[in-house]
Amino acid sequence: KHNRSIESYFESLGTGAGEVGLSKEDITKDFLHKLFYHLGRVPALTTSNDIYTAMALTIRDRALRKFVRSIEKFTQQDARGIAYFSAEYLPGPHLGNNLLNLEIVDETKAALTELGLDLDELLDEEEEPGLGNGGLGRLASCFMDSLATLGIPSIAYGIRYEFGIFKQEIREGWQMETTDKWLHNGNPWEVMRPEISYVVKFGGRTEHSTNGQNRYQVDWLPESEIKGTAYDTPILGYQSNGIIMRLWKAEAVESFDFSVYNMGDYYRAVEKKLRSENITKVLYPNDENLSGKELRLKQQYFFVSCSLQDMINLHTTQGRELKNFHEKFAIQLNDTHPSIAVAELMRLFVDEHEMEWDEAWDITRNTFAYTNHTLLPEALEKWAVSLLGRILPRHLEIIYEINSRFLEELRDKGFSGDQIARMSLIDENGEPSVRMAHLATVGSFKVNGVSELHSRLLKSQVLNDFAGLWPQKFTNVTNGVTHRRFLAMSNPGLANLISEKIGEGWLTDLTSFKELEKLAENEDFQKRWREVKLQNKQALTQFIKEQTGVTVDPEMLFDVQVKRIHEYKRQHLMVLHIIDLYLRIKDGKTENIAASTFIFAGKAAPGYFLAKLIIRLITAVAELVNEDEEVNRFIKVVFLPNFNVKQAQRIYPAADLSEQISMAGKEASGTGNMKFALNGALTIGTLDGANVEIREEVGEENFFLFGQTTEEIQQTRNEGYRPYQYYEENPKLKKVLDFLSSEELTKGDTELFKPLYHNLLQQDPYQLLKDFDSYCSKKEEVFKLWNDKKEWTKKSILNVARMGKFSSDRSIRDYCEKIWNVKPVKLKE
Ligand code: NBX
Repeated sequence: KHNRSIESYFESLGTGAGEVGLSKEDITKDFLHKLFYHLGRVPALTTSNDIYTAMALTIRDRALRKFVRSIEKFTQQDARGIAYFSAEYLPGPHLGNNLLNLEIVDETKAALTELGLDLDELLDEEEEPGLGNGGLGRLASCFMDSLATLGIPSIAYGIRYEFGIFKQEIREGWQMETTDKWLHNGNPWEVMRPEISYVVKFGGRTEHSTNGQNRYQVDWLPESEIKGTAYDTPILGYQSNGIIMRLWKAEAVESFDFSVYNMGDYYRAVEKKLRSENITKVLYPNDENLSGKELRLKQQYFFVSCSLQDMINLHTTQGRELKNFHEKFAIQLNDTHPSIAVAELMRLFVDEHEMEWDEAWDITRNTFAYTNHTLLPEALEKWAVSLLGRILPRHLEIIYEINSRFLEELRDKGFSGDQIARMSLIDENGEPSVRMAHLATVGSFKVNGVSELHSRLLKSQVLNDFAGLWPQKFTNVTNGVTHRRFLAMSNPGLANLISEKIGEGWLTDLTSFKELEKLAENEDFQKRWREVKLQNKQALTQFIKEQTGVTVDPEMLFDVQVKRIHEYKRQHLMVLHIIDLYLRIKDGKTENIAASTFIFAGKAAPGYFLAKLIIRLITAVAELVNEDEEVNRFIKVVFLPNFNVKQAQRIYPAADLSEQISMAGKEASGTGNMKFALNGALTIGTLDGANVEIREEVGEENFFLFGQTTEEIQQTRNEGYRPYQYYEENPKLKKVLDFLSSEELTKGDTELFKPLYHNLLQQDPYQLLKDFDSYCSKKEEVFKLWNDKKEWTKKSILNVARMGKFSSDRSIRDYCEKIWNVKPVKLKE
């Protein structure tokens, strides 16, 4: 209950009095105030982290104000809200982005300059929340930016991991992992909400009975309970709204009796508390075999249960009935990681809110929508029935019930026994397990892939039977990226040049870049375009020097592949080509080679041996090439350690060539591909994921295409692919592959790369050898075009001009239209 003076304070905010101002003077005043009263610092003892924190708090006030305002408007409009459920987010540094969205970059810079401080140094101070693995987590954050900008009432639910994705160091050429202590200096962006907390149960057993009113009732008697507390971070949109990212932290429930004055019990209670907090301790790296990981299942259930209880609470405290739940909320499941939500919402409705099964199921199926991000069979989530039943006994019963009704429906429709076994939520081959993609599909009203190609393959492969049953359920929403963070903020040189020519409307409408097409051949514009790129390359050159000690020449072609390290992404295909160049240079055949710096970055999952060996291969080639005077005039190789959002923002603006060379059919979409092209890099790529659509948009003459199509790969496989044959029949390829075990490369440890060598010669599951020639000849074309500066620049401009489709604003509009059935409400003040 708040009193009248609080109310009148809020009213005064409405009239403008007492608002946190946006002028330089307001920022200076608040900044000093935070430094003094919030941090208790005198100037002589102020650290750089204090300065950063004081400014972050100053800006957070302004962000929260936007958020509160947005909530008021959303509430008035009574609009349908979107809850985005994602186990991962990669927001990147907040400060710079919030300044951009509040349009106070210049004011803040000026305020700091007057105080003898430097904004860039402050921006550098921020440690980013690494609460995700890669593309999937970053996509979630791009979507938050666009949801806020477009004015969609929404909330992003997730997990507040104490340790995010591991930090990568390179020691003696190998990846080493250390813990990511992103909270060690505190986190000024979040607001802890001790009053927003929910209890989550685990383990134990269920009791079935018929209660007084003759209602069949199930009680879950858990073995343990854990409390989830909300931590809110405001996420701003450009010139408009703010939404909240609500992350849950696990704690012991108060009922643990700390007051018992028995030493033994006291310490056991403390131990229990520590064990409870484990649930949100650490983010699991992907690609590892997660299926046996009990803690991972607990994490998923924990955040999903807190979030659903929170939504039900929001819904009912506004006086609404649960039967309208789906009218007021849509929940987007970011992959299957939160898909236990389907069973949890059923449990909350049926067991806790005494709703009948059929009605509950109806509401549930009209609430969820599911986004799939992978077709790789090893990446499809499955939980052993034994494990799920032990941790979530009631949910297993509910899943069985959903399944038996679903299979009954299939039998009624005349599906064959084979088909029914394939579609069942339970996989009976080997150890019985729950197929989470099937649970998500059955429990959702829409299922989407993340690019045209991927959505097509999803329907024809992984969820083929379901697409036959419910064709209307399946749709596509091609991914997008926020061009505000990945161009306006991280490439101010290019952003300013563009705004000078076409104005600033592009910040909220990327399709207006079309107007740049007419400048593509303008010599003066081309010159300035190249100057900006060169400046960005100079800045990256300096960064590379600091991080790796390697000196590179910014005049060289910067050829870049940055993303998670995985065999299907084929970083090693790029390496094979670099080895070919090395051998040619050593042979004196340097004609037709454009001087190039090859830049790699990306993390390998700690348990993924071959991915780590690929990193070792890159660093071995880098060492060999960079130290050889004869060679390093033509090529250099760099591996930048610890790729993250902050580093990515330095890399994209400086790239000339973007490597998107996965085996066709394996990369669901890719989003790095969009960020590179948006910053004027040309792409060398396969017909995979969103590459297909990027090429369609920019024009085939402005894209370096190589490699087999999805269909050709299938055909190659059907014909009995024998990689060894390519090794034998192609002398160039043989030389390159044999070089993997040379003394020269391995410094005497000739066994080092044998596992990769054998993998390629014996299985080559991603058909590198088959695509090798096609890739190399495309590289020749790249080199040739690089020497024609005007043509290259023209293509670079055209790539940027035609990126309109790949803004996440467009993706979110698609979700609104095709899936959520909501309309954006722009709240420009
Ligand atoms: O999602 C990625 C896909 O590989 C990309 O093609 C796509 O562009 C992107 C966004 O749609 N998937 C991805 O990043 N997956 C994970 O990070 C992941 C995390 C945890 C896990 C499995 C996969 N257990």
